[in-house]
Parts: sequence; structure tokens; C-alpha cells
Amino acid sequence: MNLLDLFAIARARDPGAPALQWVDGERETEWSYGELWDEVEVLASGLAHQGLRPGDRVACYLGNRPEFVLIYLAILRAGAVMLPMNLAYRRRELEHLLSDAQPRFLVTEECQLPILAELADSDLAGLKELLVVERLESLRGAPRPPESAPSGDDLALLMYTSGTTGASKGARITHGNVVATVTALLAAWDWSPSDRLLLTLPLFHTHGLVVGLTTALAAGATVRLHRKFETEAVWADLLSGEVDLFFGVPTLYQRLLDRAGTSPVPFDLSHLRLLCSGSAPLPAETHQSIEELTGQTILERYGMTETGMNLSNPYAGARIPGTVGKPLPGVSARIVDAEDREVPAGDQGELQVRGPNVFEGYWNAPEKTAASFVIDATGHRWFRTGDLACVDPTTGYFTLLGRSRELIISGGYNIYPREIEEVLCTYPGIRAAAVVGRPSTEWGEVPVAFIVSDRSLATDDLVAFCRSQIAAFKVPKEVRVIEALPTNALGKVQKHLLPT
Ligand code: MCA
Ligand code: AMP
Repeated sequence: MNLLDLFAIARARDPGAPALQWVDGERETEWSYGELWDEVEVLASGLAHQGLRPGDRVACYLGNRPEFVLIYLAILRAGAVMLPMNLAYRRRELEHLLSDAQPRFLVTEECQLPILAELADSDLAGLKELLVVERLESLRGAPRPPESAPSGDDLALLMYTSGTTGASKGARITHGNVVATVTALLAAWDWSPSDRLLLTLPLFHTHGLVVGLTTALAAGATVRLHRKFETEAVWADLLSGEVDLFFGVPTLYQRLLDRAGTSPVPFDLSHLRLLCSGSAPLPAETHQSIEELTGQTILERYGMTETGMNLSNPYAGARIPGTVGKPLPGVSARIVDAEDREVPAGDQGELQVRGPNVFEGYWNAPEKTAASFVIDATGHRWFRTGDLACVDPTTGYFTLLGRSRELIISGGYNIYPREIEEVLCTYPGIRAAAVVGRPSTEWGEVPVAFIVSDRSLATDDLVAFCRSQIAAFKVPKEVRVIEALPTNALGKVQKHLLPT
């Protein structure tokens, strides 16, 4: 089965049902399933007419807007591969993605053109077309492309995710992988066509794109899309009775709580069907405070770009704070020691997963792919998540305990210290740099940089330099100049000794 089959079933059920509501300040626009797919056909025809072939990559540098949804579906309809790019990415990150993935088209919006103009002198071989969603007339009027029927093994998404090496790697995600996550969530979270999802997460990552948008459209449900998370607007929608589900990263729930804390009015959300959290650990206090305030028990789940969704607290049953529940239908999960041997229930170790949801490998990186999987004695291929976890022997629920790789998760975005350290070390005078995560109530964690410099430097200038190179959310929230980095006898930096 491919994703188009899933969508076809949903729209055939009721072409007049509302698929997408776009909320732009005071203005609202709505597309039925029939209207949405008519437009998708037009755009897919135009893309194919302009030379897009099955298997070609289309990079999207777009914020949440209806055209994001239309272009995403049109890319899939044309048999091509969607490569979403985080809007906070700047020259260094964009050049890496575009040169590695060699997309044929780059789709953007007018307000991003100044940022993309910085790439004018970059060598982006293979990029044939820049499409601006405010000017898509050139795609209209083309003959309908031949029916494309990607197989389950064909790529649907190429999603970049930070590697331990510093540079991010493209996860090759097939139609079959996405179908596996989507069908598991449809069943596990009891989706139905009458559901209305409030979606404010960015569509350029798995949480917004797959867990939110794609699953809702496969359910025949309604997506109420906002440009971004704005606390007031989200509270208004949640309280209005116009939506049934809301998905967020922990920072969003913290912001909802902060806003409610200053108001005397009640924040009862018992009319909602489901609040979900993922992408970063949800503090048990946040879980509890949301329950006390709204009457809703957040359902926390766990996933990765490479795997889609793996584990979930139950829809019907106990949702236990601090846990991520049990494997979703079709997913197997195990905890192993350093030799990849399964440990007894209750013991800690690395979490490994397998199932039809797990990606096939990284783009152009066979060694990194090989290093990410382990084959067990029965020939099963397990993905090494790099997350540390344990299973409760009584309940069977998994708890995440940290990460074996150096990863900072800030507001649901991943930051690899190595990438920031590399950028810092290109700054004149900096001899060594170490970036570590510091706990933050607002963001979960934030990056802090320790640097050793040959000359005195203004940290403001250094921060400005970082901003010109990498996404603003990766820029260290604090820079400290120190005499030397603590190292062990082998010269390896001892990050745990740094005074965060
Ligand atoms: C924005 N800023 C941040 C972050 N976001 N700093 C640290 N961490 C962040 N995540 C900074 C900006 O650099 C800027 O700093 C200032 O905040 C305001 O920027 P703005 O864009 O206006 O911020 P915002 O709109 O308030 O965004 C905060 C946010 C956003 C809504 C929490 O970060 C967000 O949407 N996060 C969700 C990420 C997500 O969807 N992750 C899922 C990944 P300055 O003013 O200094 O420039 S998928 C995944 O993880 C897996 C598969 C899974 O399991 O789901
Ligand atoms: P990404 O690289 O964006 O795919 O992020 C995947 C990582 O997010 C996982 O490896 C986890 O470390 C983290 N993650 C996702 N969901 C959760 C969760 N519910 N609790 C803790 N960490 C999570």
C-alpha cells in the first residue's frame, strides 16, 4: 500500500467533508476533501509537465500554510519525494541539505527569498527550478500526468536528522514506512472522520507532517492549521469546542500553563478527545498540571524521524506520566546492553526497535546506515535509537532515561553539540569549544558553549557570527570563556565536569 491509497480511501468516503481549515488571523478558509484533491491534481500535473519525475526530490522551505499541504500531496501524487527543511535553517544547513539530496525543485514562499538569496553563489548542481507558492500559475493547465502508483518500497520522504558526526543525514522514508506509522496511530488513538485536529506544529518535521497532517488526512478528519503556535490563539481554539485533538511538544504545554496561570477564567478542556505530547520528555509536573487545569490526561508517545512512531501510552487505559507506554501495533522494541544482548525487564540499556515503520537507511551513507542497525541471531534487523530506556516488569511500559548519543533537545528541536562546536571553532581565535545542554523550564534543555580562545573576544560578536551560520535555536544561549577544557588522560573532553 502507498500513501495515496490511504488518502484515496479517506476522500472517497465523503468528498464534501472538510479536510483543511486555514486560520490566518481573523480570516478562515476551508477546503473539502474533493476541493483539496482537485487542486493537488492540478499541481501534480504542473510539476510533472515541468519535468518532475518519480523518485525526484523536491525540497520545501515553507512555513505552515495551505500551499504546504497542497505541494506535499502533489509531490506524492507525482511519485516524487518530499524533502522538508526547517525554516530556521540558514546557509550552512541549507547548502548541506540541498547539495546532499540534489533536489530537482525547491519550493518556497516570498518571505523566505532573502534567505535563499544567500545561496546564490552556492554550487547547487541538479536544482532546476525555484517555485514560489504565491506564483504557481506556471503549474496550471498542464495535462494530467499518468497515474503514479508508487510501491510501498518507494521513497515518500527524505527527512534530514542530525547525526553524531555533526552534519545531518537524510533518512530515506518509504511509503510503506509512513503507512505503517499512520495505520498504527489510526487504530491506537481511535481516529475517526469526525475528528478535528488543531495543528500548530511546524509541518517540516515528523511530528507535524506525519503524526499530525498525514494521519488526519488518512482518517478523513479535519486539520485546523495555524501558521505557528501562538498561545492566545491556541487557547481560544481549544476552548471554542471547534477542535477535538491537539498535538504538542512539552514547551507548548508549558506555554499553555504559563498563560493560564495568570488568568482567573476556567480552562476546562474536558470536551476534547485527546491531547498528545512527544518529541521531547514531558516533565511529570507538566503532565499533572495540565490534568489539574484542563481535566485532560496527556497521552505521551515516543518516535524518531527514522522510525516514525514506536511507543505510545494507551488511548483507553492508564496513561502514566514519565513513561512512553508500549510498542504500537506492528512495532517491536527491546532494551539491550553494550553487546546488543537483551537485558532482563527492569534493567536499563539502549532501546532498539524494528517494524515496518523503521526507515531503510540514510541517503548516500551506507556506512552510517550499517552502523545504525544490528542483526540478531534470527536475522531480524534492529534500529539502534541511541535512547536509553527501561521496561517496567509489571506494566510493560517503557520509560526513557536519557540518551547515549550527545543530543540536546530544545523546544522539540534537536541540536547536536558537535555541529555547534565546529561552527565555533571556525571563529578567529577560538582554539577549542564544548557545547553542553543545560536544563531549562521553558525549552527542556538549551545549549551552553564553553570556549578557549587565543585572544579576547566579544561574545556578542561570536553569537552574531553563529546566527549567520546556523539556525537561531541552535545558537548557544550562553557563551563562557574558560582557560582550558577539562580532559581525561587520553585528551578526551570531560563535558560532565563543565559548570553548566
Ligand atoms: C524558537 N526559539 C528557540 C526554539 N524555537 N530556542 C530554542 N529552542 C527552540 N525550539 C528561539 C528563536 O531562535 C528566537 O530566538 C526566539 O525563540 C523566538 O523565535 P520564534 O520562532 O518566534 O519562536 P516560537 O514561535 O516561540 O517557537 C517556539 C516553538 C517552536 C513554538 C516551541 O520551537 C516549535 O514549534 N517547536 C516544535 C518543534 C517540533 O515540531 N519538533 C518535532 C520534531 P531569538 O529571538 O534569540 O532569535 S519531530 C520529532 O522530534 C520526533 C520524530 C517526534 O517524536 O516527534
Ligand atoms: P528526531 O531526531 O527529531 O527524530 O528526534 C528523535 C528523538 O526525540 C528521540 O531519539 C528521542 O530522544 C526524542 N523523543 C521523542 N519523543 C520523546 C518522548 N516522548 N520523550 C523523550 N524523548 C523523546
